[in-house]
Amino acid sequence: MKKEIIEFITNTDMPIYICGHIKPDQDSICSSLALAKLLEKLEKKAHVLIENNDTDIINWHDNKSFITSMVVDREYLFIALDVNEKKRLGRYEKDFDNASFTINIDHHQDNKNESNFTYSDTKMSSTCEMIYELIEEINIEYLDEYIASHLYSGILNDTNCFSRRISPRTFIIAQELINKGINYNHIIQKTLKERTLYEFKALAKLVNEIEYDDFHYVVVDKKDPVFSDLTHNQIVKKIAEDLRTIEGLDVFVLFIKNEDTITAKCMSNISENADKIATLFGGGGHKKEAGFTITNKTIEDILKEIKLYLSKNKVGQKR
Ligand SMILES: [Mn+2]
Repeated sequence: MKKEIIEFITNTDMPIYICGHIKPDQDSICSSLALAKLLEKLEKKAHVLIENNDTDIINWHDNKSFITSMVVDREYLFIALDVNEKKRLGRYEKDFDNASFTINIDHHQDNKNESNFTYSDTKMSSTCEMIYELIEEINIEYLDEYIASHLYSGILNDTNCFSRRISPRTFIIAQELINKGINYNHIIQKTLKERTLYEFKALAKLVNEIEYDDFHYVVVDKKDPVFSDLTHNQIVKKIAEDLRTIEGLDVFVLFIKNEDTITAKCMSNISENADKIATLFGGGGHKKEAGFTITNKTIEDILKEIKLYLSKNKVGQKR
């Protein structure tokens, strides 16, 4: 499918809209921006659809020329990145439906294959790694410092600094990216390491509030001023990733309560069933981290269902 996608994008005259998932992370945003830059080099008109100020997490280049908040063309190619189903596009799902042609590039489990062309590979560390593979196939000369910095950030994010979902190939790609003269130290600092004082305060509160009942969980109540100003990305990527490093912790669910909606990040360090747990509530993701959003259940209901699932599947761990 990689070949067909390359052939289609190199031959199309249509404007191209690239879109990642709702509540985007660095892999979603960086793969989109890197692909847009590649398409620009191929003399295509490429736009990246991003809803709000989520791009603040990527601020080591000027990305203004690519970013837009809405589709303005009637005929266009829509490329969905880092999503395994179109509903993960959020408000841009209708633009996917209205597109003349759709392409999906993704590395999550259970891709729903809703596009005309789908390049799905769950063995890939990140969608950024898949964009690298595309560039290599087209012409590696297109890889520049801009594209390399973005791909490096996405790979760092999804592998949590080369600690999971990696393959020997991931390191070879990382080497090629570093060879482009990227400021990798700054990118690591910005993508993964840096914490604001507010993030530390939220982390401190949650460390004290982690509960154990066959598995570990913690509840973030967005009404609480400690959490109210934090973005989704700060909570699920930074704080949750810090908490899951507690020794011996396996299944760990971080709930975010926001009015009637409960969003959860499911993590599974050992038994690798995070996507199975998220699927119980209509979500999905990867084996070690997944998520869901639900409006018609209480946290108590959800806890019961997860406990039941774990006892049936004989996983979970000692405290
Ligand atoms: Mn990803």
